[in-house]
Amino acid sequence: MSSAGVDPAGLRELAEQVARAGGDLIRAGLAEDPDAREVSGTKSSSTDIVTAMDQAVERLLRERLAEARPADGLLGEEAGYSPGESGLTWVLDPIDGTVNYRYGIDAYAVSVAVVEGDPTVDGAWQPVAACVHNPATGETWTAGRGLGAQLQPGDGSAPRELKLGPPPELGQALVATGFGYAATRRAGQARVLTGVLPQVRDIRRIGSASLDLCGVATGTVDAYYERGVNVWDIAAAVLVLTEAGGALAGLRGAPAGGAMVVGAASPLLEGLCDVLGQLDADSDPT
Ligand code: LIP
Repeated sequence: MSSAGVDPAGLRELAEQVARAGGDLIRAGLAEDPDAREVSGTKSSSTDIVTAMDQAVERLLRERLAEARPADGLLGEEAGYSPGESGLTWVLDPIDGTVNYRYGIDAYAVSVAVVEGDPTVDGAWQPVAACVHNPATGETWTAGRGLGAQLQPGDGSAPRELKLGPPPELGQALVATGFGYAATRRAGQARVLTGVLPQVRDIRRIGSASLDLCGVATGTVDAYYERGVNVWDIAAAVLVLTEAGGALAGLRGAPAGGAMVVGAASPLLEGLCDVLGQLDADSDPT
Protein backbone atom coordinates (compact mmCIF):
# COMPACT_ATOMS: atom_id res chain seq x y z
CA MET A 1 0.00 0.00 0.00
CA SER A 2 1.27 3.50 -0.79
CA SER A 3 1.11 6.36 1.64
CA ALA A 4 -1.68 7.72 -0.56
CA GLY A 5 -4.00 4.94 0.62
CA VAL A 6 -3.36 5.48 4.32
CA ASP A 7 -5.70 7.29 6.75
CA PRO A 8 -3.60 8.44 9.74
CA ALA A 9 -6.60 9.97 11.54
CA GLY A 10 -8.69 6.82 11.36
CA LEU A 11 -5.73 4.64 12.27
CA ARG A 12 -4.90 6.90 15.22
CA GLU A 13 -8.46 6.52 16.50
CA LEU A 14 -8.23 2.73 16.25
CA ALA A 15 -4.82 2.68 17.94
CA GLU A 16 -6.24 4.66 20.87
CA GLN A 17 -9.36 2.48 21.13
CA VAL A 18 -7.28 -0.68 21.22
CA ALA A 19 -4.64 0.66 23.63
CA ARG A 20 -7.33 1.88 26.02
CA ALA A 21 -9.05 -1.53 25.85
CA GLY A 22 -5.74 -3.07 26.90
CA GLY A 23 -5.54 -0.60 29.78
CA ASP A 24 -9.11 -1.45 30.82
CA LEU A 25 -8.14 -5.14 31.01
CA ILE A 26 -5.14 -4.33 33.20
CA ARG A 27 -7.20 -2.16 35.54
CA ALA A 28 -9.97 -4.77 35.76
CA GLY A 29 -7.43 -7.47 36.60
CA LEU A 30 -5.86 -5.36 39.33
CA ALA A 31 -9.29 -4.39 40.69
CA GLU A 32 -10.15 -8.07 41.10
CA ASP A 33 -6.82 -8.85 42.73
CA PRO A 34 -4.34 -6.03 43.44
CA ASP A 35 -1.68 -8.72 43.66
CA ALA A 36 -2.58 -10.00 40.16
CA ARG A 37 0.90 -9.37 38.89
CA GLU A 38 2.09 -12.95 38.77
CA VAL A 39 5.02 -13.79 36.59
CA SER A 40 4.26 -16.49 34.03
CA GLY A 41 7.80 -16.93 32.73
CA THR A 42 11.14 -15.42 31.80
CA LYS A 43 12.69 -14.71 28.40
CA SER A 44 16.25 -13.52 27.69
CA SER A 45 17.38 -13.81 31.31
CA SER A 46 16.03 -14.59 34.78
CA THR A 47 15.14 -10.91 35.22
CA ASP A 48 13.42 -10.54 31.81
CA ILE A 49 9.96 -11.45 33.06
CA VAL A 50 6.62 -11.90 31.35
CA THR A 51 3.37 -11.81 33.29
CA ALA A 52 0.06 -13.45 32.58
CA MET A 53 -1.29 -9.95 32.03
CA ASP A 54 1.29 -9.20 29.29
CA GLN A 55 0.00 -12.26 27.45
CA ALA A 56 -3.68 -11.52 28.06
CA VAL A 57 -3.36 -7.92 26.88
CA GLU A 58 -1.53 -8.86 23.70
CA ARG A 59 -4.22 -11.45 22.91
CA LEU A 60 -6.87 -8.75 23.30
CA LEU A 61 -4.95 -6.25 21.14
CA ARG A 62 -4.51 -8.86 18.41
CA GLU A 63 -8.17 -9.90 18.48
CA ARG A 64 -9.41 -6.31 18.19
CA LEU A 65 -6.99 -5.42 15.38
CA ALA A 66 -7.57 -8.64 13.41
CA GLU A 67 -11.30 -7.92 13.53
CA ALA A 68 -10.92 -4.29 12.48
CA ARG A 69 -8.02 -4.62 10.01
CA PRO A 70 -7.74 -8.28 8.88
CA ALA A 71 -5.30 -7.54 6.02
CA ASP A 72 -2.75 -5.81 8.26
CA GLY A 73 0.26 -7.52 9.78
CA LEU A 74 0.84 -7.93 13.52
CA LEU A 75 4.12 -7.82 15.45
CA GLY A 76 3.98 -8.16 19.23
CA GLU A 77 6.48 -8.66 22.02
CA GLU A 78 4.86 -11.84 23.26
CA ALA A 79 3.38 -13.56 20.19
CA GLY A 80 5.79 -12.60 17.42
CA TYR A 81 5.29 -11.54 13.80
CA SER A 82 2.41 -12.30 11.45
CA PRO A 83 2.96 -10.43 8.14
CA GLY A 84 -0.11 -9.03 6.41
CA GLU A 85 -1.03 -8.13 2.82
CA SER A 86 -1.89 -4.44 3.26
CA GLY A 87 1.62 -3.03 3.66
CA LEU A 88 0.70 -1.94 7.20
CA THR A 89 1.80 -3.74 10.39
CA TRP A 90 0.57 -3.14 13.92
CA VAL A 91 3.49 -3.13 16.38
CA LEU A 92 2.40 -3.98 19.92
CA ASP A 93 3.90 -3.91 23.40
CA PRO A 94 1.13 -5.02 25.75
CA ILE A 95 2.97 -3.80 28.83
CA ASP A 96 6.09 -1.73 28.21
CA GLY A 97 7.69 -1.52 31.62
CA THR A 98 6.73 -5.01 32.74
CA VAL A 99 9.03 -4.92 35.77
CA ASN A 100 7.34 -1.69 36.94
CA TYR A 101 3.93 -3.36 36.49
CA ARG A 102 5.12 -6.40 38.46
CA TYR A 103 6.35 -4.20 41.34
CA GLY A 104 3.38 -1.83 41.35
CA ILE A 105 5.35 1.18 40.06
CA ASP A 106 2.95 3.35 38.01
CA ALA A 107 5.28 3.72 35.00
CA TYR A 108 4.22 1.23 32.35
CA ALA A 109 2.27 1.56 29.13
CA VAL A 110 0.23 -0.22 26.48
CA SER A 111 2.01 0.77 23.26
CA VAL A 112 0.18 0.43 19.92
CA ALA A 113 1.59 1.67 16.60
CA VAL A 114 0.82 0.97 12.96
CA VAL A 115 3.76 1.26 10.58
CA GLU A 116 4.51 1.09 6.85
CA GLY A 117 7.48 -0.99 5.73
CA ASP A 118 9.26 -3.82 7.52
CA PRO A 119 9.25 -3.43 11.33
CA THR A 120 11.72 -6.30 11.71
CA VAL A 121 14.52 -4.25 10.10
CA ASP A 122 15.92 -1.10 11.78
CA GLY A 123 15.35 1.92 9.57
CA ALA A 124 12.98 0.03 7.21
CA TRP A 125 9.69 1.16 8.76
CA GLN A 126 7.82 4.42 9.22
CA PRO A 127 5.07 4.89 11.81
CA VAL A 128 1.67 6.14 10.57
CA ALA A 129 -0.38 6.29 13.79
CA ALA A 130 0.24 5.59 17.44
CA CYS A 131 -1.05 5.48 21.00
CA VAL A 132 0.87 5.10 24.26
CA HIS A 133 -1.49 4.63 27.21
CA ASN A 134 -0.45 4.44 30.86
CA PRO A 135 -3.18 2.39 32.58
CA ALA A 136 -2.01 3.41 36.06
CA THR A 137 -2.14 7.18 35.54
CA GLY A 138 -4.55 7.38 32.60
CA GLU A 139 -2.09 9.51 30.63
CA THR A 140 -2.58 8.84 26.91
CA TRP A 141 -0.36 10.02 24.10
CA THR A 142 -1.60 9.89 20.52
CA ALA A 143 -0.06 10.83 17.18
CA GLY A 144 -0.80 10.51 13.48
CA ARG A 145 1.56 11.20 10.59
CA GLY A 146 1.20 14.92 9.81
CA LEU A 147 -1.43 15.30 12.53
CA GLY A 148 0.81 16.34 15.44
CA ALA A 149 1.06 14.70 18.86
CA GLN A 150 -1.37 15.04 21.74
CA LEU A 151 -1.35 14.24 25.46
CA GLN A 152 -4.60 13.48 27.26
CA PRO A 153 -3.81 13.87 31.00
CA GLY A 154 -5.06 11.19 33.32
CA ASP A 155 -6.99 13.64 35.49
CA GLY A 156 -9.57 14.41 32.79
CA SER A 157 -8.21 17.90 32.14
CA ALA A 158 -8.12 19.17 28.56
CA PRO A 159 -5.90 17.39 26.06
CA ARG A 160 -2.98 19.39 24.76
CA GLU A 161 -0.88 19.54 21.64
CA LEU A 162 2.76 18.71 22.22
CA LYS A 163 5.26 21.09 20.64
CA LEU A 164 8.91 20.99 21.65
CA GLY A 165 10.76 24.28 22.06
CA PRO A 166 14.52 24.76 21.78
CA PRO A 167 16.28 22.16 23.95
CA PRO A 168 18.79 23.00 26.68
CA GLU A 169 22.50 22.60 26.09
CA LEU A 170 23.86 19.18 26.98
CA GLY A 171 25.16 20.21 30.40
CA GLN A 172 21.66 21.34 31.40
CA ALA A 173 19.83 18.34 29.96
CA LEU A 174 17.83 15.83 32.03
CA VAL A 175 18.49 12.54 30.25
CA ALA A 176 16.47 9.31 30.54
CA THR A 177 17.99 5.94 29.83
CA GLY A 178 17.45 2.25 30.46
CA PHE A 179 19.34 -0.97 30.84
CA GLY A 180 19.07 -4.42 29.35
CA TYR A 181 18.48 -7.73 31.07
CA ALA A 182 21.82 -9.43 30.37
CA ALA A 183 24.66 -8.89 32.89
CA THR A 184 27.31 -8.37 30.18
CA ARG A 185 25.26 -5.67 28.47
CA ARG A 186 24.44 -4.01 31.79
CA ALA A 187 28.15 -3.82 32.61
CA GLY A 188 28.75 -1.99 29.33
CA GLN A 189 25.78 0.30 29.92
CA ALA A 190 27.12 1.14 33.38
CA ARG A 191 30.46 2.13 31.80
CA VAL A 192 28.67 4.40 29.32
CA LEU A 193 26.58 5.89 32.14
CA THR A 194 29.71 6.94 34.05
CA GLY A 195 30.83 8.77 30.90
CA VAL A 196 27.49 10.50 30.29
CA LEU A 197 26.55 11.48 33.86
CA PRO A 198 29.24 14.19 34.43
CA GLN A 199 28.29 15.86 31.13
CA VAL A 200 24.52 16.31 31.71
CA ARG A 201 22.20 17.79 34.37
CA ASP A 202 21.11 14.38 35.61
CA ILE A 203 19.88 10.95 34.62
CA ARG A 204 16.44 9.34 35.06
CA ARG A 205 15.83 5.61 34.72
CA ILE A 206 12.04 5.34 34.43
CA GLY A 207 11.83 1.74 33.18
CA SER A 208 9.69 2.11 30.06
CA ALA A 209 11.15 3.18 26.72
CA SER A 210 7.78 4.31 25.40
CA LEU A 211 7.21 6.53 28.45
CA ASP A 212 10.79 7.80 28.19
CA LEU A 213 10.29 8.93 24.58
CA CYS A 214 6.84 10.35 25.37
CA GLY A 215 8.53 12.16 28.26
CA VAL A 216 10.88 13.85 25.77
CA ALA A 217 7.87 14.84 23.64
CA THR A 218 6.12 16.20 26.76
CA GLY A 219 9.15 17.95 28.23
CA THR A 220 9.41 15.92 31.44
CA VAL A 221 12.87 14.86 30.29
CA ASP A 222 15.05 16.50 27.64
CA ALA A 223 16.51 13.42 25.97
CA TYR A 224 16.56 9.64 26.03
CA TYR A 225 19.08 7.04 24.94
CA GLU A 226 19.20 3.27 25.29
CA ARG A 227 20.97 0.33 23.68
CA GLY A 228 19.02 -2.85 23.08
CA VAL A 229 15.37 -1.79 22.96
CA ASN A 230 13.01 -3.56 20.58
CA VAL A 231 10.79 -2.08 17.89
CA TRP A 232 7.69 -2.76 19.99
CA ASP A 233 9.13 -0.71 22.87
CA ILE A 234 9.48 2.41 20.72
CA ALA A 235 7.38 2.29 17.53
CA ALA A 236 4.45 4.29 18.93
CA ALA A 237 6.49 6.74 21.01
CA VAL A 238 8.79 7.45 18.03
CA LEU A 239 5.82 9.00 16.22
CA VAL A 240 4.72 10.93 19.30
CA LEU A 241 8.20 12.44 19.57
CA THR A 242 8.68 13.27 15.89
CA GLU A 243 5.20 14.78 15.58
CA ALA A 244 6.01 16.92 18.65
CA GLY A 245 9.10 18.28 16.88
CA GLY A 246 11.75 15.91 18.16
CA ALA A 247 13.95 13.51 16.25
CA LEU A 248 15.61 10.13 16.66
CA ALA A 249 18.97 8.75 15.62
CA GLY A 250 21.40 5.93 16.08
CA LEU A 251 25.14 6.58 16.31
CA ARG A 252 27.54 7.45 13.48
CA GLY A 253 24.68 8.04 11.02
CA ALA A 254 22.91 4.73 11.74
CA PRO A 255 19.12 4.68 12.08
CA ALA A 256 17.62 4.46 15.58
CA GLY A 257 17.29 0.78 16.44
CA GLY A 258 18.52 -2.09 18.55
CA ALA A 259 22.15 -0.89 18.54
CA MET A 260 21.16 2.50 19.94
CA VAL A 261 18.15 4.77 20.14
CA VAL A 262 18.68 8.47 20.90
CA GLY A 263 15.69 10.83 21.06
CA ALA A 264 15.68 14.60 21.62
CA ALA A 265 15.18 17.91 19.85
CA SER A 266 18.06 19.21 17.75
CA PRO A 267 20.81 20.25 18.44
CA LEU A 268 20.71 18.39 21.77
CA LEU A 269 20.19 15.17 19.80
CA GLU A 270 23.41 15.63 17.87
CA GLY A 271 25.38 16.62 20.97
CA LEU A 272 24.27 13.55 22.90
CA CYS A 273 24.97 11.31 19.90
CA ASP A 274 28.51 12.70 19.77
CA VAL A 275 29.12 11.89 23.45
CA LEU A 276 27.64 8.40 23.07
CA GLY A 277 29.70 7.80 19.93
CA GLN A 278 32.91 8.73 21.74
CA LEU A 279 31.93 6.21 24.44
CA ASP A 280 31.22 3.45 21.87
CA ALA A 281 27.79 3.17 23.49
CA ASP A 282 26.41 1.06 20.62
CA SER A 283 28.59 -1.93 21.48
CA ASP A 284 28.87 -4.44 24.31
CA PRO A 285 31.97 -5.32 26.35
CA THR A 286 34.08 -8.02 24.69
C1 LIP B 1 11.55 -2.32 28.92
C2 LIP B 1 11.97 -1.09 28.16
C3 LIP B 1 12.96 -0.25 28.94
C4 LIP B 1 14.18 -1.06 29.28
C5 LIP B 1 13.75 -2.26 30.11
C6 LIP B 1 12.74 -3.12 29.36
P1 LIP B 1 9.76 -4.26 28.67
O1 LIP B 1 10.71 -3.08 28.10
O2 LIP B 1 10.82 -0.33 27.87
O3 LIP B 1 13.36 0.89 28.24
O4 LIP B 1 15.12 -0.28 29.97
O5 LIP B 1 14.89 -3.01 30.44
O6 LIP B 1 13.36 -3.67 28.22
O7 LIP B 1 10.68 -5.46 28.80
O8 LIP B 1 9.21 -3.85 29.97
O9 LIP B 1 8.71 -4.45 27.60
